Amino acid sequence: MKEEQIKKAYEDARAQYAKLGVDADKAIEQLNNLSISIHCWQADDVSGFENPDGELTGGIQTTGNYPGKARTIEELKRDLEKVIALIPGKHRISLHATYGDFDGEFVDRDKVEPKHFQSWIDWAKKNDVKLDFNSTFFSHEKTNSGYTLSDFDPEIRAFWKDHLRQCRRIAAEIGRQQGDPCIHNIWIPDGEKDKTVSRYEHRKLLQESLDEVLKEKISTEYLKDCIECKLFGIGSESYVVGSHEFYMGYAVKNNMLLTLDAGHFHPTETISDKLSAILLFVPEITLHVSRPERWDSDHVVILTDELLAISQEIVRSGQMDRVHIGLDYFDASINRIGAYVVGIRSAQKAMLQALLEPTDKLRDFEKKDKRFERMAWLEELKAMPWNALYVYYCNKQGVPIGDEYIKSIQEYETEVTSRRV
Ligand code: RNT
Ligand code: ZN
Repeated sequence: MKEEQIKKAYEDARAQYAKLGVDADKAIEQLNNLSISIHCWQADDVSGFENPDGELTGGIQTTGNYPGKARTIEELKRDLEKVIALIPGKHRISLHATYGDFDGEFVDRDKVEPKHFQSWIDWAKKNDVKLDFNSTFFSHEKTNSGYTLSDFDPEIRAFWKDHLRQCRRIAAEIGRQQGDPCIHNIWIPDGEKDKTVSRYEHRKLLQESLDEVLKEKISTEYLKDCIECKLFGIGSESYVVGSHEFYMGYAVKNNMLLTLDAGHFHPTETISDKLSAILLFVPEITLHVSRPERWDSDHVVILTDELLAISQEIVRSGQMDRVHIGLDYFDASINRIGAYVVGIRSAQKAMLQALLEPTDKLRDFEKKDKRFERMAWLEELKAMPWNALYVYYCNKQGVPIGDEYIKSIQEYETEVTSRRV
């Protein structure tokens, strides 16, 4: 597409939105200020560098064996640099504790330290991204009973509490060095395949474990802890300790962040409708934007109705600064760089559409009980030329427009990832 064409399409679109009272430039600027927390684990199928050949456990699974996964920290960094080069805006990278720079040594979870992440901190600075962090409570022999922080065995609990303590210190150090709070997500796989009798006991143990570790106060200037619930996983079909009710209660009681993963609820239950309720009771929300296909399958994010609904709720609530958008999916069956880029660009496209909504006008219809008009306008808005604005924005930022990124990913595959054998 030629420069003039891009500009003309942009100007037409801008005029159409202006007629609705929407400032398209402001929407683009808001989108540009929105950092998405990009999960590091799509690049290597959640393998990490602690024990890259180990089994992925904890009820999460990758399927597929597409060639070219990142096998080393250097390869992972290179892949992420490629991803960053193909998307507009400034973003964040979310690391798991198993992705440290362990220098060929085995470092157990209770021994991870800030120094293992110094090279990531330096890399982030160089690449102008910020970092977020995740404790890693899965893929480890000490989860074999199915429990970590809520295990009956005090030694197992002690081990995982130490892990959590260390992870908070790492995240705080990241936050300190980057001059921006590091969001630290806590997800544990604890649960059971079949009818469990001691539901209350395990939940009480989880509460005690969290209380004990979180009583170490760290300034939110450096660190923001959040807790992520789940309905069920593979091997924890009947009982998950960290359920929605558990963490919702815990977050409200302790005034902390709650993470909502789009795949962690009943198949017909959506997180979009939860935002406006939960935002009234917790300080901030972290999202794990994912795509459940019938279950928590962690498919690549695409422009679905639910993605749009999530974006609309973030914008309509007027609480954009209290919602952190992170991604969480891992598809090993397709080009992994492509998986990243499609997911991130789709998330941006959904947010842009939401930012371009004439919400006041729609609200006005609502207040006057003109529900047909509201419905009709919501339908009309779907076909408005928002993509011309996204193309213009990408072009201005010097990143590929439209389908151009596909070619770039194919070239990277030929030159880089396909050679990883
Ligand atoms: C698992 C949770 C969790 C993980 C990542 C790897 O169901 O969604 O967030 O996917 O931490
Ligand atoms: Zn998640």
